[in-house]
Amino acid sequence: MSDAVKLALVDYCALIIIDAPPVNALSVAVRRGIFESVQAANADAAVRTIVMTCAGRTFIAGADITEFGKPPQPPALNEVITAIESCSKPVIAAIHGTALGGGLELALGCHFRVAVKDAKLGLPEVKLGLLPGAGGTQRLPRAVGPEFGVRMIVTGEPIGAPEALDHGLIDEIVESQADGAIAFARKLVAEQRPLLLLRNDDSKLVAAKADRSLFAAAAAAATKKNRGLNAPLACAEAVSWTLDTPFDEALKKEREAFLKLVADDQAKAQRHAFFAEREAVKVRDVADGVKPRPVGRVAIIGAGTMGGGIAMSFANAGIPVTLIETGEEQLTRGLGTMRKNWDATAARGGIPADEPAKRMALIDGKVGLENVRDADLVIEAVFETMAIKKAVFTAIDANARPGAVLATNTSYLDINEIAAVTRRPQDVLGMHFFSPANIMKLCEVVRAKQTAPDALLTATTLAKRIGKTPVVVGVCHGFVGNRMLAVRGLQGEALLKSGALPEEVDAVLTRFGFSMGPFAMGDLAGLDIGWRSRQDRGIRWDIADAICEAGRLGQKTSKGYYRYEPGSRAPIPDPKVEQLIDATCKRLGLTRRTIGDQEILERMIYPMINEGARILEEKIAARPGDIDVIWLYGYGWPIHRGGPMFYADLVGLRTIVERLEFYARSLNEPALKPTALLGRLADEGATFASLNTEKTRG
Ligand code: 3H9
Repeated sequence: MSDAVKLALVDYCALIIIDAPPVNALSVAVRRGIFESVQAANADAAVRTIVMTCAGRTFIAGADITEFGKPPQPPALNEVITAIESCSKPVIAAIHGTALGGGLELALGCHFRVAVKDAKLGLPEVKLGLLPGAGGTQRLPRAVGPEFGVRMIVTGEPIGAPEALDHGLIDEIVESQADGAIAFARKLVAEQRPLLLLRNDDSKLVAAKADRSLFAAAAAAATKKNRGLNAPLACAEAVSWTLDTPFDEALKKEREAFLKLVADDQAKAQRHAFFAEREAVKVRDVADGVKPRPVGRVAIIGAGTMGGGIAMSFANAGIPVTLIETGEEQLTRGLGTMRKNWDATAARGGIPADEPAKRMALIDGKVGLENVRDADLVIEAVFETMAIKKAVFTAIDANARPGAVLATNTSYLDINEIAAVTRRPQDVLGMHFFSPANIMKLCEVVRAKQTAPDALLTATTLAKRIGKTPVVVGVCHGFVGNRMLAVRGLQGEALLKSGALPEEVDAVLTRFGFSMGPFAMGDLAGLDIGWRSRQDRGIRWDIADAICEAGRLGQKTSKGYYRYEPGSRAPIPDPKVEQLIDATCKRLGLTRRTIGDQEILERMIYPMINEGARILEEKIAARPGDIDVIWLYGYGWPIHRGGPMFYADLVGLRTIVERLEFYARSLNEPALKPTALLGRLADEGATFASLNTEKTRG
């Protein structure tokens, strides 16, 4: 028997204990261990019931994702489940933590399932670009009904134990998993309950078989929001087999569909995103033994959209906040918006009805910067102007307690310059949140020249505590995300000059998978922000500036790159914009031409990748995967494309270099020339992924 799985006997109950940290994933050792334990327990005359339980923080969290793409090793998970189903004694899954993916599929193969109250159960394979590949698409619908089953499988969202009990996914909620399951097993024996196998139970399929429209409606609703992803449709189709295909045949079809998806680029991209996210939160260059500073209270300066959203994120995690404004009026407005947001969430059922009041109680609104004095972390979220930031940091320095970490939420400014106005630059760093800050997962944690390692670790640890994905970056204009975004913006402007229209560029990027194109996004955010910033820096973008000069500032003026009907946010292409572009180009002596979709895609994406390479050369980002995580969680990069650097590897770095050289030449744009790193990797036939070897600290 393997070390990962142990077999113990408690009275006449065989306890199979899976102990494979960190999440008891179903590696070959675990599969083998369970397989052998089940057979041994079944053969042992002293055993009357079998309980499958896990050590550590969770029940099995799924297949071992690191094994995907490698040659399969026996026993397959389906064989393990068949061994369980073949037992003549009741097998009970005792669930705590998260029973996910293959873990839940294994539990669905057991005769009974019990779970502790705070356990979660789900089939999240779809989030990895997959479908459940060990019977989940056939057994879960038999347990909970096909309509609810298709929703669970297509969304991949887990449900809590009470909901699982309501839907028949588990048989009982227990106090503690192993003891509870043993007690449940005794009851089974005493009551001589018959063994139940989901594979033989079609009772919950009867109504859907009689009226197929019920399932069709549920599947359509579940897959509605799908943007170019293969897995959700494959999941829905596989669940539909419960209604017309014999169980064993459906299992075979499910297996084939799983193998097809697992080899597809979308699944590779989503697996990359899964591991890149977990890698990104590990901080580079911080010695072992360095500890984050304790944080009991956070002060946030500025109760506007950004400051308010950040304050909500902390209160959501139960961390007390001092919210500081310059006047009572601004403070009242900011607090009012937060209350309204939480009330709306509660009204939708997103949080319990008493939560808005509880969370508001964690926020102490104050006027005056002297109120930073009780905070262990101060986050400044005021107007994006260097002079104002410096004034605020001077005041923070005068009032904050020694050792407090001082963060700025700047999106562009030089944090070394901000740190220099304080007497404690070692405590200063950036925490760049994304709007809406209470929702968006990304936080760029900016390490300035003198930032102390423990200050850095404090920021990343706290960001994780409030449910964000922190990615450490270095100081430069726009850090990683906005710096690459600026490159894309410039290329968008250049494409309009070449002959493309905003709606053509946006269509290419939405087909690529972005939920919005850059021009529609600009209209939503307001075009005057970029215009003002260009003016401050003495930069002119002919077309973008002409659009703003015509009073077209985006949705707020009902016209920008598009026009908008009153009360609607739907962008409508506007011939006046084309006239404006034509007139501007004529004035500049430029001839416009028809631009194909492939050229649009290449000119929007490849220069960003080139900038990503430059960011790596300058060590502003530690790993290509960090850049991917930033784009996935801060800028809506489609998950099935894995992030810009992953996408570059898929396209092939040689192709990207050649196309950049071509555009640099044909557009007479030396800035588009491939960077040294990109050129070197392409020459070596290497990938960005091959650079992912930096030493990190979790
Ligand atoms: C599947 O099951 C297919 C089946 O249908 C059958 C096919 C035949 N494998 O997230 P954390 C690592 S598909 C390998 O930070 P948390 C993770 O990389 C699978 N490794 O912890 C990290 O490593 P490190 C379906 C895994 O407490 C460490 O564990 N299942 C796996 O925040 C800690 O992870 C899923 O999609 C794995 N399956 O959250 C569930 N899972 O320390 C995926 C985790 O080296 N997992 N690791 O960086 C999760 O959602 C979360 O990890 C979980 C814990 C909620 C379980």
